[in-house]
Amino acid sequence: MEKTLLLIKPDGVTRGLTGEVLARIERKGYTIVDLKMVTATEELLGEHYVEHREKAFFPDLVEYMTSGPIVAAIVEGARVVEGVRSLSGSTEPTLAAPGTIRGDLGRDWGTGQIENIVHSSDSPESAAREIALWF
Ligand code: RTP
Ligand code: MG
Repeated sequence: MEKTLLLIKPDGVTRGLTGEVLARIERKGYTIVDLKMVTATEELLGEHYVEHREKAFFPDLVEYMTSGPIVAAIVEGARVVEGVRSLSGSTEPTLAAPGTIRGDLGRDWGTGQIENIVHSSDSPESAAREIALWF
């Protein structure tokens, strides 16, 4: 069965939205097969977001992702990679569709800094790589 990595980012955990996010995943019919709380290091984030390491927003991304604990979950189901991306919504909370996690719950402070609650793997290959990093 296909697996994906879901991260509830520090804003989601700090705002008390862990249960809300996991409930949406479970209501969709996916199975949470592993779950833990992690404090990310800059080194781990450099591996996780390797495609963004050289981008201008990377230092802000590290600050955001190390601002508190993260809840990491392995989620299993048919076409779960696409499905959890779809439940998450597009990257920017302002543009993410209502009904999605980011569209309903994410915040845009208008300063270029966005708080979008969740990460989910963008392909089965990314999922395998990211699950090995976080678990
Ligand atoms: P993620 O990897 O976290 O699931 O998000 P994503 O695929 O929707 O978006 P991606 O392009 O991979 O960006 C990763 C995360 O970096 C932050 N970001 N900030 N200020 C900016 O322009 C900017 N762009 C991206 C967001 O936290 C985004 O989720
Ligand atoms: Mg991404």
